[in-house]
Amino acid sequence: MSTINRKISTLDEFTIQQLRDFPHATGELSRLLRDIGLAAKRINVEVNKAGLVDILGDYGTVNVQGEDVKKLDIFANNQFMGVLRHGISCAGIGSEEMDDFVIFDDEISNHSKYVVLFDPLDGSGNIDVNVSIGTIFSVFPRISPKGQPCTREDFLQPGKKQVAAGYIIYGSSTMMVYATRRGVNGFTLDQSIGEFCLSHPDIKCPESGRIYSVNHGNFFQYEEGTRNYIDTCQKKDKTNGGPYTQRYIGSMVADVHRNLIKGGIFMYPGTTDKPKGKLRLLYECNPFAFITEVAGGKATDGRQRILDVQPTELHQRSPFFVGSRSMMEELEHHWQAVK
Ligand code: AHM
Ligand code: MG
Repeated sequence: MSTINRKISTLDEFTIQQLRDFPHATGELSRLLRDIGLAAKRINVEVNKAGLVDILGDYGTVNVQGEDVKKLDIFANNQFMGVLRHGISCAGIGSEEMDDFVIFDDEISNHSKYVVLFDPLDGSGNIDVNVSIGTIFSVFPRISPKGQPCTREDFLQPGKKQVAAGYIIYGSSTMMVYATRRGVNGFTLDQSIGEFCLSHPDIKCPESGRIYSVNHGNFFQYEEGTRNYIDTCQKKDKTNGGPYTQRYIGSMVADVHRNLIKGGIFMYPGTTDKPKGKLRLLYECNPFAFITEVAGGKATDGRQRILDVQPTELHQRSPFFVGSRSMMEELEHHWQAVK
């Protein structure tokens, strides 16, 4: 890639620069990412106000997963849906907050190339206690013919068909990180100019790390191989440099982001009560699997590579294991050992 002749490039400049490297590209993906960046900035403003205004509390409804919906979830959902509906790159969306996918059935949207799946505000149970939360998104090229409304099949593609995926983390600073097949890049919001600026170019997930992230409260409900691996993480062991450090915020975007930068493994296994775990394949596992694989790491559901799973329903859940390559291999070794 030719370099940008400036010290800092904004998200818009970066996506345009990438376009210039591909003269035949239509620019639809770049526009889509810029639309997402705009929604992120609007959500960021509201998230930062959350402690000040009466925006907290249950909205009084229960989402399709049977969980209470907070007001900010709805705000974030509407922002995302709004920018994508009014943009020119997206034919329809699926959201963790909505029962069914939404087809933008109008002339421009029917000619658009992509569908987008997103979790508008992940970890929203943490809003009340001022812990980082995030937005996660996943972009697929539609398989239905252009010129017509998109269809259910467009949304139920295996994760390996994603062309881009990313997340926004509303933390001590606000960041947008996105991956295309060309790489993973992170942008930090410069509040003074209201722009995402490239701060983490070409992110690579360290080959190994010393952090493991899992809900220990469920330990006795995990399968044997996973329990054995967690035991190993806590032991002093010359071969793996243990004991590892346990870090679990309970806000997946923050947990996976930290591990992606520092090296580590994040696990949300199935439990005896919930064999498929908690996380959703389409809104949480697929995008993070794509980002992590592009960055050099691995992601599986314990049986197969996440990106190979053929989804059957929009809201299906999946066990999820993601992180640094050698830590994932060590985990797989423990699964093999008890087969
Ligand atoms: P949500 O989509 O309802 O916010 O739930 C997803 C979140 C993840 O961010 C996090 O990793 C997980 O739930 C934590 O769950 P648990 O409290 O069961 O460990
Ligand atoms: Mg979520």
